[in-house]
Amino acid sequence: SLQRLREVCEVEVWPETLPPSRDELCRLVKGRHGLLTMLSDRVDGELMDVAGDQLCVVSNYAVGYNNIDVDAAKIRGIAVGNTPDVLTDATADLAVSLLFAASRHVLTAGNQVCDGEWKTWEPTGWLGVEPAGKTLGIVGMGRIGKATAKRLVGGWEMDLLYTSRSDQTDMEKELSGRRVELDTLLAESDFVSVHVALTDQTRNLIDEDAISKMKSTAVLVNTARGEIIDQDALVKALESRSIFAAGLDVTTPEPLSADHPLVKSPHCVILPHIGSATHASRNAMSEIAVDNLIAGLSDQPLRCSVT
Ligand code: 8YV
Repeated sequence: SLQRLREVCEVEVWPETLPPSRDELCRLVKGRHGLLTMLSDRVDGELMDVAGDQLCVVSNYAVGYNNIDVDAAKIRGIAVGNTPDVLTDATADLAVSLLFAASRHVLTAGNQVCDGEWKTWEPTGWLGVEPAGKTLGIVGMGRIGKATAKRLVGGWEMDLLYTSRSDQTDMEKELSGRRVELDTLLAESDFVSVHVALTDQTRNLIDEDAISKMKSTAVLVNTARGEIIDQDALVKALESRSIFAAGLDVTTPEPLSADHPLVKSPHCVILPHIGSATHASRNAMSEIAVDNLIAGLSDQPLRCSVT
């Protein structure tokens, strides 16, 4: 994909491993016409002004774009693109994997083997919970929420509750889901999977009060954004066993330090934000991100625009 970009413009690639600091980012964006950004790059009005009036497109290498001030871009006539659809299946697969891993102690039990602590077979060791026939709560029935629901309702015959901003009548028929208020979903679900975009309205949506409504046997999964869950409240809930377990692909901050109580918790599975990390998804994301950049640089409508 970079090759395609090099055919139409000069390309400068910034360090891949460490996200640039704010100061570095400000220095790097100066005079650029287009930016290909990652979630770790905060692109606000100030950064757009530092870049200069020539900046015409910001192409985010992600479906989510909470790192970009889209209103500030609109005011400045800067197009903003994202990479939807192509990572839906990969992210839904990971949500399901986390749900099972957290339900069955997959990482902690496996680590016991690695640590040479596997001594014997214990009838009451590592007891988990089973999703089959239980109630699944999908918080945010967008593309990824729906793909996750399809897998679990179809494969494990789960009953479906969901929250959604809009009516999803076709989906209700297809998956026999019931649209409910968040409080009902939390109180009645055995497994809760979070799929809302991060906005001012969804930041800390799953706070202490929300977690307190969940069943003590419930499993909470988050493949959306760390900031949607109040992490301190989650730590408390896991410590007091007021919920059974959590599976997280996203945290606040990212990376989360190794001594964070969630990392230490035997009831929490944490992955380093790998929802879209398959060859197919990342290749397709790259293609869209480059298409968006090329279109924006030539003042054409983006393949996937959020402005
Ligand atoms: C990341 C994601 O973009 O698309 C999103 O919104 O959260 C992920 O796909 C990906 O990990 C690259 O940073």
